[in-house]
Amino acid sequence: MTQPTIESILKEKRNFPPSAEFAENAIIGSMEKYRELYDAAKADPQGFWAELAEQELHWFQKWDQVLDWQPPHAKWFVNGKINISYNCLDRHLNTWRRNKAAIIWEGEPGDSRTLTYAQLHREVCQMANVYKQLGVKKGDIVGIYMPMIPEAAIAMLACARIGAAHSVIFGGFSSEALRTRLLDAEAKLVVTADGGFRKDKTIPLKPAVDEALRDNGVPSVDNVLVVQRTQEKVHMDAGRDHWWHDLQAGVSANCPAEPMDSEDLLFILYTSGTTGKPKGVVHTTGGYNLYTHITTKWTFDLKETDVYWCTADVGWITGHSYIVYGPLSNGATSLMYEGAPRPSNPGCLWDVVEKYGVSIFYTAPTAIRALIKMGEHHPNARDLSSLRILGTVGEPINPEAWMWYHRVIGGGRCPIVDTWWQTETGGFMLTPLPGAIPTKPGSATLPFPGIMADVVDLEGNPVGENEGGYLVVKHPWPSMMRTVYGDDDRFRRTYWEHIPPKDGQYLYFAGDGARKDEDGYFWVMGRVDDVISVSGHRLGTMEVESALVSHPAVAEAAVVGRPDEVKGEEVVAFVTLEGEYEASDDLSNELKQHVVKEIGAIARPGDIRFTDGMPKTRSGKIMRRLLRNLASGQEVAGDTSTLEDRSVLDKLRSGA
Ligand code: 7RM
Repeated sequence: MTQPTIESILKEKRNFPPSAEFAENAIIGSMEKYRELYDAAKADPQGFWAELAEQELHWFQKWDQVLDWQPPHAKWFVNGKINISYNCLDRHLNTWRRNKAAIIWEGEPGDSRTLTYAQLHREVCQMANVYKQLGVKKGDIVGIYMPMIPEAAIAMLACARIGAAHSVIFGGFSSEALRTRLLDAEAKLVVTADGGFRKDKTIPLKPAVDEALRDNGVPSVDNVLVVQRTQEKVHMDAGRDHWWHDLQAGVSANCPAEPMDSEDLLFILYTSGTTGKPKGVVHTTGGYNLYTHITTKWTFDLKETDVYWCTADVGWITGHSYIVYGPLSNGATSLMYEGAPRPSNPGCLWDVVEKYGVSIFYTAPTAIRALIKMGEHHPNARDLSSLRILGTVGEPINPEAWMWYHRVIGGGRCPIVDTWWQTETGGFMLTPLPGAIPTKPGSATLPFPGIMADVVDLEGNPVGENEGGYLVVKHPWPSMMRTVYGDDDRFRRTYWEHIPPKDGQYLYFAGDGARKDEDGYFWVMGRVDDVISVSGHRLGTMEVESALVSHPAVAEAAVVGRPDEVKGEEVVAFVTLEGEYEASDDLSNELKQHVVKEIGAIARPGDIRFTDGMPKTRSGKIMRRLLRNLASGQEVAGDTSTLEDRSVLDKLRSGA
């Protein structure tokens, strides 16, 4: 394929090495140490992972083969017996961690709860016994549709304990989205709550479950377990619906963890594809446990006393891997927060950091941009000196947002780990190790040891320095997805057939565009379908967005391509303005000129559209597909069920 050379547009030269003090105390404290690990893993991947598996985890029975690779199917730690709930709970109980906080939870209305490892273990055992009473068996699938309360994590760990698999469905999804996912997974039991608190409102959950199950909507579901959270009155179907507190009162707290095969199903998590119905991404037990454990430990440089807070929802992979399994497997304290910044309390995140002395804070660029908009007086009014590491995930981060995060939240002293990964990869693939790898604003830096990532063209040939291409992974890794639930063909087509095997080596196709700079640092440019080609020049939408956001008038920008007869595609930018600015033709021209100045004439937007808000998925990703439709004057096509706020779309359509 002719892969046009990308102009090296983002002239980001800033570089932030860890301070000497940070490096000195870090688990991986130098570039030499990182290289040593990376090289060792590359030379002998199986030896590398086997040694870690032995050191870091408890196994009921050791594996007899580290990796069985029948492309594109991998089995890790073949015939090993393990239980991730044992690794997250039981093994900490005979240490001082018994009385250490496992979960600190803060509810939106201001209520809170702390569960020690001993208390969490007890509740997980109880819920696991309740599952058994309700007829759930090893291999069954349990749907979890919950607000951000400790019982969400308890419900997941209880599944793992008895060898049932979970399928968590984000509490913001509609009853119809819930129904199709429960149906696809043939869930036997649904765990839910009456509702949850979010942005000063209650979110009804049980009514959505009722709606999904109405008229035998999901025939496989026999029981619904309901946690009381909001105390709102809900309908309880006699025989089908059960209050958790009722059943918990009469159940034993003795429930030994079931030894599971390393390759037994741990969970399914649905993720939207570009077309068709959502894919059920399949993750299994042993490899996932190891990989989320070690990436949490090294990337966040975990210390026994850290208070770790990931702001994701457990309904996303980030919540699975980096609120629940990774931190708890390490015996860390994981903070869960039910709420979100809102007009009535724009500083709530910083109150939580101050209240609990949070030391590691992990969030998304979209959240950071929203926080920037709310003003830095909110964080400035709180004591954030407990923070020592910041993290970001979910989208490419604009260097401007990165710099703000670093300066205002991190006080200039906290390394930022920009972690690139996916539902499919299970854990971090590209990320700085904060004591070793100097960071650059906007770059996810280098591969985690054991990950052989590269940027290639459609034939699988590595592209040159600073040339755009496709991000691939060359060697299997322990937490890779195993298949698409019930559709192995789709697994092959989506991830393994876009780029053919190269010299006998299969390449995992991530669906993202990227480039590697002169230091080998990766710059992820976004989904491949987010790359615009203007007159044969490949432009990352993010690069243009970054330029726009660097203008003082711009709060948020989303850039898409619009077909153009001459140039192939033309840049169209959707822009929200900072409060004190007004949309005008003059401002539009000024912004176009600004992009030309920042990047060059090829990036000049043909059109700037001012808007009050962006269409986003519930996990905060801008739905550029919809903007693309709008930009080219087409009707909005395809699935819009993941859109958070439909009125945004209607306004954009009407040009308001
Ligand atoms: C963890 C998560 C995956 C997609 C992925 C990328 C984008 C995620 C970064 C990023 C640039 C990052 N899982 N993405 N992290 N892009 N830099 N640090 O988000 O399955 O929901 O999404 O998200 O496009 O393919 S996900």
